[in-house]
Amino acid sequence: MKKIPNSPCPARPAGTASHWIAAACAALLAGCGGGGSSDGLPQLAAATGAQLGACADLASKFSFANTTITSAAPVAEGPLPAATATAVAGPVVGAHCQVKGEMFRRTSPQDTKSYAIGFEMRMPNDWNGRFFYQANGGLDGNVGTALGAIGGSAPNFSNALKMGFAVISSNAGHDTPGPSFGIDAQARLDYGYNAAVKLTPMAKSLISSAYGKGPDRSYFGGCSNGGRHTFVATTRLPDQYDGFLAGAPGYRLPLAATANMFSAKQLLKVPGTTVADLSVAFPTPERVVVSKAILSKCDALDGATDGIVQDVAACQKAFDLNRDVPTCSGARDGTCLSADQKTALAPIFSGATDSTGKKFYASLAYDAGISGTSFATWKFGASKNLDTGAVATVWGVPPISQTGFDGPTYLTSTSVDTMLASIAATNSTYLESALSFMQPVNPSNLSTLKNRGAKVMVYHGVSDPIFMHDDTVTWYENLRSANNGNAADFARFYAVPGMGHCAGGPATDQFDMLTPLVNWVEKGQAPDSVIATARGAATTAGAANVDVPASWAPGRTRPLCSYPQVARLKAGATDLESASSFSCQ
Ligand SMILES: [Ca+2]
Repeated sequence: MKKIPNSPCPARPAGTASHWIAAACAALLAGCGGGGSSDGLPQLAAATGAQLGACADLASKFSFANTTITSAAPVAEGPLPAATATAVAGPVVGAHCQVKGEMFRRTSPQDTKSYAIGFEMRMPNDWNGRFFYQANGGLDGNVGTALGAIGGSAPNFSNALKMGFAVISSNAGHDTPGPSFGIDAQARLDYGYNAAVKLTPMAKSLISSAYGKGPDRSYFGGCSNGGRHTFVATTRLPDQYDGFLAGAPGYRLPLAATANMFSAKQLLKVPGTTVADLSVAFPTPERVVVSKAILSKCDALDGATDGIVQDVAACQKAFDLNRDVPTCSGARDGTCLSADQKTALAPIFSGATDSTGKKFYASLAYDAGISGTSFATWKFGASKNLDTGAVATVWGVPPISQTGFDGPTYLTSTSVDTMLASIAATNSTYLESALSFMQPVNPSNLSTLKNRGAKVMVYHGVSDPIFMHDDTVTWYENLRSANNGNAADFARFYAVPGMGHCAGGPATDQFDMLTPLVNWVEKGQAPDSVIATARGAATTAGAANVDVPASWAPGRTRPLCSYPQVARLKAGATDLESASSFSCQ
């Protein structure tokens, strides 16, 4: 396997508040194997940069069908303004042009509200010749700052804009947060896939107006629902983008949300648990007990007892919840699980089922990150406050109005079978089901992008409690099967052990996946592994990760390995804090 180089990062500059600069610098592509012409796929040419022409006059100069530019203004180099009066300043970016606008303004025939696909584009003065479509998370509904996340979540981590990309962000077709837009049939489709379809040619044309040429290479990326958008784009826009970077792809999002409500119903079976406080069923001390039991069985399987389970597949065979976690002999005391808990929790791990016992979503992997904050956020909160409204109003047919809607009541009073039927239904107003408009057309058939030389990189936290890592494994296995057993010449998947949903968990959760993706697309350097860095104590708001054990050195690094390879301790290596002690095998 490829050697992982030590970080060549310079010492941290004086006065910088965090170690994210070092993290960004350390996130290097390790090894440059394969790719290019050796696999018979076309090699795309590298992008060449250009300088921004005028900025402010784009508002009057640029013209595109069904598009209104509302402002165009230069932004000076420096930190972006804080989002709120109490928030910390935004990340430092280079000088660029910020263009705001909207497409397809219209009035809904269903709810009579006004809708449009709102967007902003940020185009750097010193442009690298590339376009990045920033796919946003959750239910969309606001135009997030067009920075282009690349795999690191800390505030000062690098981003596509800083790297010189022209970046677009959109509200995906509705400008209100929450699920109420689901009443409008077109807004559903725009959120599902159509905003990206409509924005892409406009964005490329705007880039042409700004720089005198269109983008040489185009990239599409995001995490969570943004990862879903990216998977959808691999099947609906395979000729429009050259690189796809999908994090925690909720590519079966309506099913995942229903599965999370299945999980909540299981938690409610634990005596004493109410919908008002689902955490009673599986609070932090008992999740720590399970996490420690998993580590006891699985940590050393990769050669290093370091708090990280790298060999995920072996762990699923080695660990048994019933056998390996102590069963309380008396009352629950935080050192054991009751028999009721084990019975209730088992189906959450093995995968959600309908009333006939048929599994409709993936299993939750046994992994150390179950003790992390991500589990509580998604299992105890989102299952009653977010998934409920999404299934009922955005995906269900007919939709349930948000007027007077109560998530916890919907959760407890609606069967999983009813939910599953509603997300598969259509009628004369809602012509596409959620299973159609939310999901990629056929994620195992990526032949169009493959055959033109485009590439796909996917990462997923093994302890993601809402979109299962195991679902992404299934996707990748299906992709391999559809490509004679090997998809690695155009698509690669990187598990992030311990990581929760997009970030957090006892994990090395900061990494730059965009640089290796560009090097793969434009130079043929296949990314066998990507170096990831852990967050630790930090003074910048949002820069710390409370789930990282105190025993880890700040800035611990690990290689994230291209599936199915696993990071294993090298023979004789002793430094458990450095990626250089590990190799992908
Ligand atoms: Ca280990």
